[in-house]
Amino acid sequence: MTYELMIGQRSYSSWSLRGWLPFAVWDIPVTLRHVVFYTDGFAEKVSAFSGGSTVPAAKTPDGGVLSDSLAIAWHLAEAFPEKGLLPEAPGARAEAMSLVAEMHSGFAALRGACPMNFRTAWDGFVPDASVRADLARLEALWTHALDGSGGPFLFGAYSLADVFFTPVAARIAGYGLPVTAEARAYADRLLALPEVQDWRDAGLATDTEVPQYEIGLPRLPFPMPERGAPVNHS
Ligand SMILES: N[C@@H](CCC(=O)N[C@@H](CS)C(=O)NCC(=O)O)C(=O)O
Repeated sequence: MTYELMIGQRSYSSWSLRGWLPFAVWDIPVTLRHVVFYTDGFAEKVSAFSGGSTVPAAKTPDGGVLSDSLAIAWHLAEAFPEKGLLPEAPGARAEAMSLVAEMHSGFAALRGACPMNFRTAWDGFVPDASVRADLARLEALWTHALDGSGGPFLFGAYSLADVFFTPVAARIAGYGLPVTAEARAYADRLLALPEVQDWRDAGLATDTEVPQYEIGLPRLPFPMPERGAPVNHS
C-alpha cells in the first residue's frame, strides 16, 4: 500500500500543489486520485474520500485520513525524518514551521485577488493596497530567511517552507506582481524545479479552461522560467 492523494486541476489548485510537491520532491510513493472543480460530483467524491470538502486530501498506507494540506506536510515531515522536509537546526526549523503556518492561514488578500492560474499570465494587473501589504509581508519573510541562510532556498536546502510558497511564486509570475528583484529571482527558482515544471505541463495537457478563473484582462504567455536542476538532497 502507498499513500493516496486526491488533487484538483493542476493548473488552478494551489493547495493541491502544496499537498503533492512533498511527495514528488522527496520521492515518497503516492497514488493520485483526481477530482475536477465546478463539475457534478466534486463534493461527493471528496467527501467519499476524506469526509471533507476540499483538496488536497490524503490517506496514509495504514488508512489514516488527512483532510488538509498543512496536516499532509506535518505528517510527511514526521513520518520521514531522514528526508529533511524541515531544517534540522531548531531555530531554522521553528522559523520554517512558522512560515508554512503563516502561508496556510494568511495572505488572504493576495490569494483572493490573484487565483493561481498556470495556464496564462495577465497583462495590466494592478494590486490594491491590501495585496501590496501582503507582498510587503512576503518580501520581509523571504528576505529574512534568504539573508539568514544564504539561499538558494529559504532555509538553504529546499524545505516545506519553499513548498508552501510555490503557488505564490506562480502568482508573482502570472500577475506580474511588483516585488523586489531578489524576491522575483527566488520565485523563479521555485518555478524552475523539475517537479513544478512537470506539474504545470501535466495541467496544460489534461485540464480544460475553467471560466471562473477568467479575470477580464488581456492574456500573456505564462512566463515559466527554464527547467532547472533537481533539488540537491545531500
Ligand atoms: N485549508 C485547506 C484549503 C484547501 C482548499 O481550499 N482547496 C480548494 C482547492 S485549491 C478546494 O478544494 N476548493 C473546493 C471547495 O471549496 O469547494 C488546505 O490547506 O488543504
